Amino acid sequence: MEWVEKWIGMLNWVAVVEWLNGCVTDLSGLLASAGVPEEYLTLAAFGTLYLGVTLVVLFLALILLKIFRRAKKTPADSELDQEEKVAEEPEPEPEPEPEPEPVLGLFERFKNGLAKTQSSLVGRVDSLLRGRTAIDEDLIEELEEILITADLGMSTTQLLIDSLESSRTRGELETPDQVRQLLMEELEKILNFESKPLDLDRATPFVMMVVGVNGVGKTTTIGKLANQFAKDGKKVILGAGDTFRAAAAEQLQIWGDRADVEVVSHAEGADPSAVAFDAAKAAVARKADVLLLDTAGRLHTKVNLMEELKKIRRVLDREIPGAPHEVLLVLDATTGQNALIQAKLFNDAVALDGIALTKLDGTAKGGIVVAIAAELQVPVRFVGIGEQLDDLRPFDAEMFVSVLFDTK
Ligand SMILES: Nc1nc2c(ncn2[C@@H]2O[C@H](COP(=O)(O)OP(=O)(O)O)[C@@H](O)[C@H]2O)c(=O)[nH]1
Ligand SMILES: [Mg+2]
Repeated sequence: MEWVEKWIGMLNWVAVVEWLNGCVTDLSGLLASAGVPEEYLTLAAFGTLYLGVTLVVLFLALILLKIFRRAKKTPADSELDQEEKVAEEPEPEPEPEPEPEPVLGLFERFKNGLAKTQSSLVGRVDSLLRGRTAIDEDLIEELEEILITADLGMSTTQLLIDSLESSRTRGELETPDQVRQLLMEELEKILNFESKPLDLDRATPFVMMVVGVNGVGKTTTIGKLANQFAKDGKKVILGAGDTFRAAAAEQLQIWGDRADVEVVSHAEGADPSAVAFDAAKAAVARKADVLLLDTAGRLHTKVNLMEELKKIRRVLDREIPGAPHEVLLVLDATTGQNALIQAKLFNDAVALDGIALTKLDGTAKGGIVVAIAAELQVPVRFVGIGEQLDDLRPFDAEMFVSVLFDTK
């Protein structure tokens, strides 16, 4: 203990106490400015000093402990440690380059648009077939239910089921894959019936009269078509034949401006045949390649509407012999079987040449395409798979079926 006494004796106590006193005075000043009451200043200063010293000592002890432990480790240990560390903290992956927005091909765009229909039709067929080893009558019956509820319609479903049954009795339907394959082939056959393709060069001006009930997408479809035809270098004129609603002509005008094409329109409530007449005259005078005529679609006055459409037909034919060259019915796919009823109605009244089926993107009822083709024998020319300008696509039966069955 002698060295302790010697060490204490060596310390300059006066200097230490003076330094401590200085610290306490400084701290008191700080604490006073922080709002500590006068009578507690000394106590608070000592307390703070004590706390500070304790923290510093603890910190030093921690550092010493670390140094001590590292010194005890063998070099092999530290190598191991390194490896462990490497295993624990994998090299941070380099930030992946942000993928450029994929330019979706036609197939993918179609696939996205038909996703709901795919799961309601092929998705359910696949789950039914999964794990089956034999194709029996029960399975065919369940298939029938799926086809009907996917909006293929009674008669189309019957057609498909008959074909499946006869293959089965011939012994050609033994595996799930064969069922899938046969369904694909039959659907394609139904959709690919003989029909005249849409040929705009058949006449100049080529007059397309667009019909359909309110809200199905007539005006939008005309806008999209105008844009596509104009892009293909055709001179396009639009006729605002829906004079029943003021907004209809304005809406067509907006599409016309977008596609940079002329729009012929009259005031609200004007005779739609008069618009048809003027539009036809303008198309001839301006040497247009294509005239797209919008029409009204109020269905609550069904008889009047059909009579009105017939009159427009007559007026067009008088002005441009052979016109309209195409009566295009626009149908909203989300209405399912209702669309089929509308198609029959319009077909009886104005003899349809083609169909544009819109809003396929928002529905599981895309099977209606098949029902329309099978029951009406009117070709589906275009399908709408979204609200964008290029979301109206020429319908291609082969692609439609392969997209539906592409479940990878
Ligand atoms: N999702 C989707 N919406 C569509 C499509 N075609 C039209 N629409 C929308 O359907 C609504 C009615 O369209 P509109 O052209 O005014 O119908 P019209 O009364 O027959 O002229 C609008 O909001 C359109 O944006 C399509 O293919 N997909
Ligand atoms: Mg409209």
